[in-house]
Amino acid sequence: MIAKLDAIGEQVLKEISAAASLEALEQVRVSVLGKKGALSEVLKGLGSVGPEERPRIGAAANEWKRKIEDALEVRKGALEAAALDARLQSERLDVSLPSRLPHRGTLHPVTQATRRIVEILARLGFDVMTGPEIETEFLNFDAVNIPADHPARDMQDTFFMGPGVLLRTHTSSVQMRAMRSQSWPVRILCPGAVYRCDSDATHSPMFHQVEGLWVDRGVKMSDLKGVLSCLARELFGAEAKIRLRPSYFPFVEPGAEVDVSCFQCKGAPKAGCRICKGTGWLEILGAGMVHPRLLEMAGFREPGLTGFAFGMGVERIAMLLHEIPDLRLMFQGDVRFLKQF
Ligand code: FA5
Repeated sequence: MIAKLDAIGEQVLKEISAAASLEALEQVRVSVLGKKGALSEVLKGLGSVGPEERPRIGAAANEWKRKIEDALEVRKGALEAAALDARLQSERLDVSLPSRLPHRGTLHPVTQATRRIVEILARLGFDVMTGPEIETEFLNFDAVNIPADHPARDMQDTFFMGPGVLLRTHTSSVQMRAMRSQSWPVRILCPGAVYRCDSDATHSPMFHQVEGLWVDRGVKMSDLKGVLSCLARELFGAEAKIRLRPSYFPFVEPGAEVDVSCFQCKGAPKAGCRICKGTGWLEILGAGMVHPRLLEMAGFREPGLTGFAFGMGVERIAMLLHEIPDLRLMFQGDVRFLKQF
């Protein structure tokens, strides 16, 4: 029986040192020390051994059991260390690798132009006021002197949301809100999105305007010209000049379209100029003296109260500033385009 124990022990020690993984080692352990393992089977047979032999065989079996357990422990430690090494090796981080830079966005050219316009005019004392994009037909049209049968309604193809409710077609809708909510003097700027059923390289169904309104005693056309000259110089450079051409908007009288001198030609129009097409001037906004009917409707009846208003398309200003050929590029969300600003 001792010889059998020795044979099992020697064989198991070999198997332990050959076990290549923790799972294989566990199998060896179960095969020798488990309930039905080889050593346990031998020990079950101790009953048939004579009492004088039994202590010797028992001691030998215990000795092998201890040796096997020690060998299992040592091999287990070695396999665990190897497994840890392998894991550390496979999960190794190369901290010296340059990281991928996060993608940083930039302010949209329309946002940049709006902020620039507001910042310049705020220095002249204008406060920002906003109004809703979903507006009543009354404030968008009737209150600014465009009654239902007025032909000017056709010039601003309108998205109606329901009877009497529409997406505002211009920021002039805020004029009456401003005059009704505060007493004079009123000196406000209203930046915001407006909507018209319109789409080509220079027109978009959604675009942005900045409206300006100044009502006070004795406000004159020359004040309007002064404010807009200052805006043009700040936006387009110290040499920029403006000119006013008579025009018609129902909410102002007189009304004007305002051009700025081409910043490319600098007062000497060139035939091939890409910016002004050789005219030397660029149209930037509509303006005029607030129609007396608007002042009256707002309840501003003090003698001598006058005002001016102007409204500009922000996309148009951004297109001029950055020489953007097609307005639709601004709303396609193409990062290659947007990254340039
Ligand atoms: C108006 O909207 C007037 N409310 C402006 C005004 C205010 C005049 C106060 C007088 C006093 P107009 O329809 O011309 O005017 O539009 C003003 C500017 O908006 C245009 O010069 C143009 O730059 C821009 N614009 C008009 N339609 C579009 C469009 N579909 N897409 C992009 N920009 C547009």
